[in-house]
Amino acid sequence: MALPSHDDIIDLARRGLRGCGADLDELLTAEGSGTIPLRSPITGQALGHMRADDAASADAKIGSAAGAFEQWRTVPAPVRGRVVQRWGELLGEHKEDLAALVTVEAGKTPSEAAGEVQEMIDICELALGQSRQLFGKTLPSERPGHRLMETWHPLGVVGIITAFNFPVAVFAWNTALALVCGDPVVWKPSETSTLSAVGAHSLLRRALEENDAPAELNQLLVGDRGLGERLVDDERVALVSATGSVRMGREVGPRVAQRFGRVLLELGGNNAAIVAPSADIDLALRGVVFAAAGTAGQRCTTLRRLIVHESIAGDLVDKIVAAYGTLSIGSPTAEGVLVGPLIGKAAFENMQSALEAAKAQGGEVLCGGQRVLADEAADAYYVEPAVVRMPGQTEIVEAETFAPILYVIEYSDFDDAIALNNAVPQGLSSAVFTSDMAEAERFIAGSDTGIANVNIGTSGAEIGGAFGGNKETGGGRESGTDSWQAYMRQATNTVNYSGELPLAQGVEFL
Ligand code: UN1
Repeated sequence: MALPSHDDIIDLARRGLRGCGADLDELLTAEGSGTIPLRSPITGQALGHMRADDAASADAKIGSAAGAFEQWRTVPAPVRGRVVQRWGELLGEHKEDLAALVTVEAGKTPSEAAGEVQEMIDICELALGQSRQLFGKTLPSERPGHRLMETWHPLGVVGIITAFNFPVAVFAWNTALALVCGDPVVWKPSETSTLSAVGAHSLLRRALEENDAPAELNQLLVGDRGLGERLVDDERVALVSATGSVRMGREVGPRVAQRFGRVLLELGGNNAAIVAPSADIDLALRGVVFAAAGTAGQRCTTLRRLIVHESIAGDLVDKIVAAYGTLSIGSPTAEGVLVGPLIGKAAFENMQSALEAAKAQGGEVLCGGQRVLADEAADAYYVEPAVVRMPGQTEIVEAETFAPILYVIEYSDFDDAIALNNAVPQGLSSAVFTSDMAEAERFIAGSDTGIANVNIGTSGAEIGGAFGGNKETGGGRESGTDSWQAYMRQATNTVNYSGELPLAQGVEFL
């Protein structure tokens, strides 16, 4: 299958950006110190270079966000909600434009890229409703003539660090709620997602302008990880919401804690699905293939471990391997392609070394793993998704490899299957396929992940359900019914209208 030309990709990027209100030719600059390359994994080639932020501009942007906070915190929350309402409308109008940028930079198929923009629209809707529901509780005081209540107040600047694989949705999850909660945002996207970031940022800027809200509420830092480190260490950043690897989270968490800032971490997943003998096998098959091979295995919710009952393992695995054989791999811009490229060379190398390790640990590669289209584009990394039968949950199975490798492990006892599900350091998503209600409930009660599904795969969570995981996944939750609380500070207020001064716990003094 032919890959698009370099000019085709540039043209797609140019049109996408223009639709979002930005101009590619204005962004491009000659390569030099202080620039970063723009690149598409579809061809592996650089699309050009763009000026990056430096320490001084990052400092100034954080400062102007902090300045805008003083005004924004005083705007009533339902009025703040109008900005995200408008942003959601603009995202709807320019869905294809922004999705095109996601395709160019993340290599997602148009359907998956549009789905990502839809997640942004969905969180805008949730945040709009939330803008009228930032409620605290009132509770009975133990003292006569007193009222006890909880109130919620804007927190301050929110620093957002996002990864290459959901280059715009995760920004929106944080930003839509942060804005209604009264907080400005400073966003450091992955270096590989600069154009998508400019597109999403431009549409938000327009929504702010149209609502006479300060443009300074929305700041974009373009450049390398050093800028993310500035967000992490800056005292003016009240919350650092970071999505990425466990290694990144291990650095971010303690550094923010050191200055008593707040963190929200969305780190790695190593998600399993248990397929029980009573499962609807065709449904399980579709659920497994989308979750394991979709997005070329580059979601944090990607299915990486299949824990299948020994009585059906042979049949199910044969069907999975056959289904993998029908997946069309190639440029996401081509009709019918379901599996696009890996983000880059390092991802490919990690996949190859994981497959080598799996073999050394007793695994048998049933299909996939090979690179394809290398002749057409030496710097683009397309791979056939792999299925590997493992003798057990060996060391490599316990690691998250951000590539399409599905390890298959058999079980005989359901409790053992749940124990295997839990016996990894990560705790993001899990699923069970079963028609046995008791098994489904045992799984929900027993799985230690933040997301635990029944009869659907591990990926593709919808807005409204709290998204995030436990253990090494970092503990953060986004987009859920109470996620807004992460972006606000809570106060307890005791109001005395008794004219006396009774002390709590009956304490006597003076
Ligand atoms: C991620 O991979 O970083 O549940 C987020 C899903 C998507 C979000 C994934 N809604 O797969």
